[in-house]
Amino acid sequence: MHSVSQYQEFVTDYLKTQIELKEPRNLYEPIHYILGLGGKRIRPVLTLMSAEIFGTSYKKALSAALAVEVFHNFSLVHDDIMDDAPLRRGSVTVHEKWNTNTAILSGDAMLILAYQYFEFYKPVIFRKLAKLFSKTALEVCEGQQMDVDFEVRQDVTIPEYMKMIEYKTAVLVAAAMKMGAIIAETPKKNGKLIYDFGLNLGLAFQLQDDYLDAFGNPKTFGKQVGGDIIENKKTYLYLKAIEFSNETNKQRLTDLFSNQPADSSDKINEVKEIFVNSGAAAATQKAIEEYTFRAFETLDKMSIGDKKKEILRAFGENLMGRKV
Ligand code: DMA
Ligand code: MG
Ligand code: MG
Ligand code: MG
Repeated sequence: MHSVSQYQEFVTDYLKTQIELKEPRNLYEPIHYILGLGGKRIRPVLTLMSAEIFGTSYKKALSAALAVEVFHNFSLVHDDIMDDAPLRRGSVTVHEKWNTNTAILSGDAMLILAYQYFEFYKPVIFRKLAKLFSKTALEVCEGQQMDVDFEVRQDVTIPEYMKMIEYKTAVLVAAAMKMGAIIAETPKKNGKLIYDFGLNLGLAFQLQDDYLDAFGNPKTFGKQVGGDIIENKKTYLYLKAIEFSNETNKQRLTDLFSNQPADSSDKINEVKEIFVNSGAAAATQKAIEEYTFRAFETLDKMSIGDKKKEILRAFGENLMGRKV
C-alpha cells in the first residue's frame, strides 16, 4: 500500500510520461510546423516598428510581437478548418496534414501560449497589453463567426462586410501597432492614432486578400486560388457584382453562390468573369486604394517626425503593392 501523497505522485509521474510522449506529436509539432512556414510576419513587424517609432528599443517589444504572431497563427489554423483550405504558405494546412481535432487543439494551445508572452512586461504595461489582446482576440473570433454566417446568407450588405473584415483582420493589425505605442509609454493620443492607421491599413489589406483570392497567381499565391468562390464567401467582389448586375445576372450569381458544385473550376471561371465584367473587380481595387489613403491620412495627424511618417507610409505602400 501507498499513501495518498504517493498515489498523487504516481498519477503526476504517469501524466508526465504521457505528456512527453504526446506533446511533440499531437500538440507542439503542428505549432512548430505552422510557425515554421514563415509567412510575411507583417503584424509582429508592425509591433516592433511602432515601438521604435514611439521612441523605445524594438527589443522591448519582441515578446509582444511574438504574442501577436502566435495569435495570428492560431487564427490561421482555425481559419483553414473553417474555410476547408488545402494550402497555407505553399504547404499543406495543419488539419490536412494531421487531422481536424489536432488542428483545433494545437490552435487553441497557441492562443494560450500567445497570452503568456505578455508576462514579461511590468504590471502597468502588462495590464494594458492584456486588455487590448483580450478585446482583439474576441473581436477576431466574432469576425470569423460573421464570415461563416455570411456563407449561407444572401442578404449581406457592404457595411456588414466591412464590419466583418474589421473584426476578423483589421483589429489585429491595429492592435499590433498599438502594442508598440503602449510599450513605448507614449501619450494615449499616439496610441489611438496608430490604432486608426492600422485599422484602415488592415481593411485595405483584407480587401486585397479577397481580391487576390480570386485573381492571384496560383504559382505564387501560396493558397488555393478561388477558395472564397468555392466557399460562397460574400466578399466585396461578390457584393459589388450583385449591386452592379441586372436581374438575370443577379439571379445567376445568387444561384452560383447557393451551392457547392462537384467541379468547382467552372464555377470559379464563370464567377471571375462576372466579377470583371460587372465592374466589381475595378470597384474593389478602388476601395483598396481608398482605405490605404485613409490610413495615410491618419499619419498627418500624428506628432512624429516626417522621417518616421515616411517609414510607415513606405511600409503601407509596399504592403498594398504586394504582387503575387
Ligand atoms: C482571414 O480571412 C481572417 C483571419 C482571422 C485568419 P481569410 O480566410 O480570407 O484568410 P486567408 O485568405 O489567409 O485564408
Ligand atoms: Mg481562409
Ligand atoms: Mg476565412
Ligand atoms: Mg482570404
